[in-house]
Amino acid sequence: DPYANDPRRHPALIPSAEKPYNAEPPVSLLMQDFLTPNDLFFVRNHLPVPNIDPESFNLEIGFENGKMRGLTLDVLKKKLPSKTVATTVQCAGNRRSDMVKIKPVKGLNWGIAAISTAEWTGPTLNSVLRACGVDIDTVDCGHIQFEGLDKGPDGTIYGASIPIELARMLKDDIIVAHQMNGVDIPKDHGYPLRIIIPGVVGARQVKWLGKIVLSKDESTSHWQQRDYKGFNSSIDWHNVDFDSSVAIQFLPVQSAICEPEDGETLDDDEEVTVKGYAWSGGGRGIYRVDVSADGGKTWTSATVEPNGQSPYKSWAWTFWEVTVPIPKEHEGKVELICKACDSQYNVQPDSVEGIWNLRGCLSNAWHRINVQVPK
Ligand code: MTE
Ligand code: MO
Repeated sequence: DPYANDPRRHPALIPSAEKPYNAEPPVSLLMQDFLTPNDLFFVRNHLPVPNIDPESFNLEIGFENGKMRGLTLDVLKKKLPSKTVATTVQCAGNRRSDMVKIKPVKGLNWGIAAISTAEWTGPTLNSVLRACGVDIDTVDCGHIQFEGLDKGPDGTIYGASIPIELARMLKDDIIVAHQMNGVDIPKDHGYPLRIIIPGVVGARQVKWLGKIVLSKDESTSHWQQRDYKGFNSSIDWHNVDFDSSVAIQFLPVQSAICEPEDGETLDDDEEVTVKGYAWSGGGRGIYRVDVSADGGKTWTSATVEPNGQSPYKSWAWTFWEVTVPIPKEHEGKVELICKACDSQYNVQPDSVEGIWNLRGCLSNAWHRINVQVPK
C-alpha cells in the first residue's frame, strides 16, 4: 500500500477520498480562527505523501537544460531573508457539490470548506532566484515550473507552473515556505518545503517542493495540462479539447455562508444572524458581502471584518456577519443567500447554470442554503 506511510489526521476532518487522502474541515469549525489551525486545514493530495529526510534534502533550481544550483534546507532557512505572508489557499474544486446538483461532473465532491488560511514563512522566490544569480525581472524564460517529490506507483509526479509575468507581478509575495503558522509545515501540507503563490489556485502551490525549473514552456504535468482548466457548459467528455483552454491561475470572487448551516432549524422567526467567509483571487480584497432571506429580492450588506491587508494585495480571506429579517410569509423555511463583491467590483454569478463545467471547477455562484424557521 503506497499510502501506508501517510500521516495521522485530525478526527474532525471530513474525507472526500481516503487514498489519496482528501478532506475538508467541518463548516462549524472553519470560521473558529482567522488562521486555520494546521491540523484542520483542508487536505488535497493527488498521490501518496512522500517521506522526505530534511538532512539530505536539496531544493534543485535550474534551467531545463541543466541543473544550476542545489539549496539545502539550512541555507533556505538561515542564509536568506525570510518573509511571512498570510494567504488563503482554495482548491479550484471548492463548492463543486453545488455544480453536481445541476449535472454530474468528474471530481471530488467538495462542500464549502476546500479553503483555508495560514501564515507561511520562508524566503521569497525572488530572493531564492537571486541567490542563484538569476534576476527574475530579466531572465529569459516563459514559465516557472514547480515539481513535487510525491510520486505515484506508476512514476507520475505532481507538477505545475506559472507564467513568468505572473511570477514577476507577485515576486515579493511568492514564498518558498518551510513554516506554516509558525511551525514546520506538516506532512500533509508539504513538509519540508512548499511554494506559496498568493491569489492563485491551490493546484499551483506545489507541496513537497523538490525542483524549480525556469523554462520556455508550461509544466507538462497532467494537472497543468489535463485538469484545472475551465470550459463552457456545453463541453462534455466527448468533445473536450484540453489544449483549447488556459490553465487556471487567479481565482474568481467567492463567498459562502457558514452559520447557520444548511438544514439547520433557527431558534427565532423574526431575524437571523448569518456569518461566512469571502475571498477573491489576484490579491483583490472584499468590498462588500450581501445577504438575502427572500430569494434575492432584498439584500442587507454585512459587516466585513478587515483582514489587515490592502485591497490591492489582499491574499487572505475575510469573515463577515449580518443580521437579516425573516420574511413574514415563510411557511416554515427560508432560503438564505450570500454574494460578495471584490475590489475590482467583480461579483459572483447568480446561478450555477451559466458556469457549470465538466470538471466542476470555479464553482462560485451565489451561495444558497435552506433553514427551518420555528412556527
Ligand atoms: N502539490 C503536490 N506536490 N501534490 C499535490 O497533490 N495538490 C494541489 C496543491 N499542491 C498537490 C500539491 C492542490 S490541487 C491543492 S488544492 C493544494 O495543494 C491543497 O493544499 P493543502 O492540501 O495544503 O490544502
Ligand atoms: Mo485543488
